[in-house]
Amino acid sequence: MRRARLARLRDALAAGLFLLIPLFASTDGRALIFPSPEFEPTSPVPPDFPYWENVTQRRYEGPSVIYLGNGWALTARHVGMGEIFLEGRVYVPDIRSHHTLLNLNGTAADAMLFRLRADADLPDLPLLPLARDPLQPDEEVLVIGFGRGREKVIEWIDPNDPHQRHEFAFAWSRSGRKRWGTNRIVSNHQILVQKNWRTHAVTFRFDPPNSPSVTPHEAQAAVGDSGGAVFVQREGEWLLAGMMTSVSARYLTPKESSAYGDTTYAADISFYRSEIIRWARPDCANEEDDDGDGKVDFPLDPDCRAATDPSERHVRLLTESQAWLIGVSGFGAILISILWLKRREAS
Ligand SMILES: [Ca+2]
Ligand SMILES: [Ca+2]
Ligand SMILES: [Ca+2]
Repeated sequence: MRRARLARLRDALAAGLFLLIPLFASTDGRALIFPSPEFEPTSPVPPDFPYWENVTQRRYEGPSVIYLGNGWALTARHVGMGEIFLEGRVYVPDIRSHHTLLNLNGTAADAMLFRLRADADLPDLPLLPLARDPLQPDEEVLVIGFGRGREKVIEWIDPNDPHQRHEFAFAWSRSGRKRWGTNRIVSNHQILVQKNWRTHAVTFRFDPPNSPSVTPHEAQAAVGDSGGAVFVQREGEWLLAGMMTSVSARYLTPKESSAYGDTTYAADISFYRSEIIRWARPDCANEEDDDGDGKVDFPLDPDCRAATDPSERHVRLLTESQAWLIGVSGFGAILISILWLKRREAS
């Protein structure tokens, strides 16, 4: 079992040189930062990826939200609950449904679930498979978010640099669009401490084009990517493995920009998986034998007609003789009440 390790934030907070930024501000900023146009994907949607529509955003402030399916949404706690878009339509949350995800010691993580109103006509989007095992160092990931994009290159000089070398950063755009990119995991055992939240997190780093660890669509999160998704493909199946919450940058990097070496933090979905399943999965997809018949979930439990079925205890289809008996007794009941009414009328 993995145990909580205290925050060292090795990549981020060493000697106070780094600044940790939650990826949310009240802007309509969108999209990820790429090192150069050649790294930006040419395809608007990742190839052979079935969950593009499950990554969405809040209606007004614009940060990212992951739709888990079955009416439940996951986002960062600092983003919070709100109306979200699904397939272009607005859906309203059930305000009583929110749950902050918790660590083993009961402290709160910067991650929360909320449910859309039960009376909504929800789109037919799939249940997102959740990674059981944490992302491993060097594992390549697909990241999707609505954070800001790269606008232009800015040049700056660190006043503490004795050589006064020119450095570069990418200024964020004011707005953008939903985008995807790739990166490679650096660490999977960070505990991110921000405000009152402690979040088990994985990290990835924004690498320059000539780095041996750069990925084909190397991307760094920016403001607005909070709540954005980190997916991994294992044995041919795409799994949700992280939810972006924060970036760290060198303290002196110009504001609202990204530079090589910046780190993105994402909540480790495998760590919070059992809690997510407990709240957000219907009985036929919660990995438990809810009715004690020894069969777990769809398709193994014969009472589950689909993974989205809310109960493992469906009334079995009536046999013909049972149906006939009920029909007769129903008919009998109607007959009795008609006779009773007639008697009342007669008296
Ligand atoms: Ca990287
Ligand atoms: Ca079950
Ligand atoms: Ca069962």
